[in-house]
Amino acid sequence: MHILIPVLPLVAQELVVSPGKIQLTITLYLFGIAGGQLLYGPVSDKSGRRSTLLATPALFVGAGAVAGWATSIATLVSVRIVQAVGGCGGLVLDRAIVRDSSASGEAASRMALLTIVQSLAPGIGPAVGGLLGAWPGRDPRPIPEQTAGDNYCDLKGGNMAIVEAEPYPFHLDPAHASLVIIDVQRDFLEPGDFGAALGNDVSLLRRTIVPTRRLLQAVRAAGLSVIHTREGHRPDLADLPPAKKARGRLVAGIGDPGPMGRILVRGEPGHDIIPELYPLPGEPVVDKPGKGAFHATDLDAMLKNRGIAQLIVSGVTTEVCVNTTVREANDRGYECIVVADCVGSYFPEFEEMGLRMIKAQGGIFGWVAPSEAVSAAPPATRS
Ligand code: TIU
Repeated sequence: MHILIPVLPLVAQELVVSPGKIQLTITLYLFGIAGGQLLYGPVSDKSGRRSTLLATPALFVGAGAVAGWATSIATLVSVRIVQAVGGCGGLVLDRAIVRDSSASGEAASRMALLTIVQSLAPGIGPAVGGLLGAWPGRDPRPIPEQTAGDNYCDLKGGNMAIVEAEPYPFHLDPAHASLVIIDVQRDFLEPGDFGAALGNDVSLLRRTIVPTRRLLQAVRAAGLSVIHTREGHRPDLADLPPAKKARGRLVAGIGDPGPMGRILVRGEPGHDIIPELYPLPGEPVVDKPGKGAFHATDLDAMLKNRGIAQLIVSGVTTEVCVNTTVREANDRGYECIVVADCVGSYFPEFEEMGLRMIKAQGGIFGWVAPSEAVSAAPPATRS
């Protein structure tokens, strides 16, 4: 348990969860230890102390190995509980063996010795964890930008790159391409906020955060332009069409008080971009009142002023703001490549169909590719 303590912030960052949530890997581990202790008495009475004691390290080590490769907080916490149950076998059974095998006068001192030995591991654990956390090259899941070797264009130097995409390879021109991240706002993605209050499962959107962070990191490192958008309205709601306000007959709709301020109103905490994908200074943020990012915004002018002709599109939701924006862009002559694992929908079937609509009919609205294909595309030519 204690080896993990120094690296909890790193794990939280990697799994893109809050500092509070990552503490569950400690709290629920302790619950696992507490609950597990009740198991071992009856089990070892039946199967024998020694054989039960020998089986528990396998559970501990096996669960530990799975924990090391967990890609979600739910998996990590679950396997940590299993690990705790394995780990507490030693705590209970060692004492049971001491009690069973000691003469009445010496049980207490042998028990004390056992406690001293067993407290060594939690004592040393944090120091070992700290060392491992600082180990160079520790990241088990490096972003493509770090792994791209000499054979890859890695988008740097303005090389044309060929992205393996559907319906056919996309010729990416990094000097004239921009990553556009659509509406990754707290109102849509945070648990307990507007999107969730509408009955949606926000985890379907949140699964895009890690790949989008990696893509963003690769794109920033390569010097491509990055543009962010936010859906929302003026505080006086003068730009909110009554038809949009009325839609859904919601108890708490746009402009009304929500868990993170007034819903989809500019300047409110919920309207802002999630911290994990927050814009860097200098990256434009387009505030849009509609679903499409071109409607009633200066996005088109901004792209033209920068000589951008290709959009790498990510964000939420696939079938609403992403699709609308891609259609608008298409009619304005931009080439769009939509990053499949970096767009999300509350509805899996719309996610699938939203992507299929883009790439159907020979790419009627554009291309679709996974983020790794975009960020590590091999060069079109090598001179
Ligand atoms: N950004 C965006 O997609 N706005 C929405 O309202 N999406 C829904 O899916 N509701």
